[in-house]
Amino acid sequence: MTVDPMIGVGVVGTGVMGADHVATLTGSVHGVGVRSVYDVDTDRAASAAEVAGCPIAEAPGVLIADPAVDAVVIASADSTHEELVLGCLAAGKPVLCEKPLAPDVDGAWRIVEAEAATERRLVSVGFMRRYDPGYAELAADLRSGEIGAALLMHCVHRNIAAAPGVPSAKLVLGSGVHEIDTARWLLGEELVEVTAHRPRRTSAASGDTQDPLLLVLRAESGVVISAEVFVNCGYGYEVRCEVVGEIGTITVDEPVHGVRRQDRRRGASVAHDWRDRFAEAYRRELQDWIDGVAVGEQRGASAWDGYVAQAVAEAGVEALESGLSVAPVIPERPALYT
Ligand code: ISE
Repeated sequence: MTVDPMIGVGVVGTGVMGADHVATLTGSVHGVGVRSVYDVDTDRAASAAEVAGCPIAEAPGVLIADPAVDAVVIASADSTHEELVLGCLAAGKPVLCEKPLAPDVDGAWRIVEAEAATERRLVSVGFMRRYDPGYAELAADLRSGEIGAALLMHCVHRNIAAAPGVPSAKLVLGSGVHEIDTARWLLGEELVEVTAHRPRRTSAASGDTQDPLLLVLRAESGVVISAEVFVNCGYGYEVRCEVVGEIGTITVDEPVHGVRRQDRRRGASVAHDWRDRFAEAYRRELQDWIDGVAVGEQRGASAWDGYVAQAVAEAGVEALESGLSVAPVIPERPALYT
């Protein structure tokens, strides 16, 4: 009998992000084979199945139960995440779930409780920034103590354009949540207070979308984080971060791939969306997840991280809606995550 050394993965949801993961897992990650895909849209499922050379599952539950599937990627609609992650936990299969872990903080907490009850970490959340070479270098430099203690963090998160009438809450829950996770992860501490500011709105924002908006968060140690979220900036996708320390600063800027000089101008291109900007981060995230699955270890952001990021983001929405400063309520961390 031959033993297949490859980890068999099933991908639920093959829209924008899921299709990208299928292509990356198939072409750029070692030790893995995509064995099954599922999407409510059968055309999307068919194109992903063709890329991976695998069958299409009849339903997500069938994919999760498939013996050829050792581990599952969830990239379907946000509203489906909780049920699917709980299904993977019940089947004892490692799962990498795109954020959000669940549509709301109560759902995320149910996942934390379900996982804690298994006494085994199986859930990873797709906060890919943690794998970006620039952010990884920032994290290492910060932890080396070379710029002294962190005092301030300035984050910029811009998208070229958002869907018309996108709710303001979505700017916090869908985009700002990356800044929240990044701040917790880089600083290694919890965020205890959030306020939200409403600058003048861009004329590109439709309906009553508050775009841009500014979150100001305070960490336990007193570090203050400003996070601009601007989803109709019009010129491209841009994510930047600067940590200001006592004796220096560290910045993660847009990576520059070739500078053009022409007509007395000097410039570089800007990414179109997060798939271009974070392509290498996604590849590293998937590789690390697969390497972890191979040795029975959970890697990357945990269910606890997914839960806390959601809780802080929801506090951010409350702050935006009330105009008040809000303290996220975070229960004690279960032993599984200490
Ligand atoms: C999107 O859903 C993502 O998760 C991207 O990483 C983020 O940068 C973007 O703003 C979100 O809309």
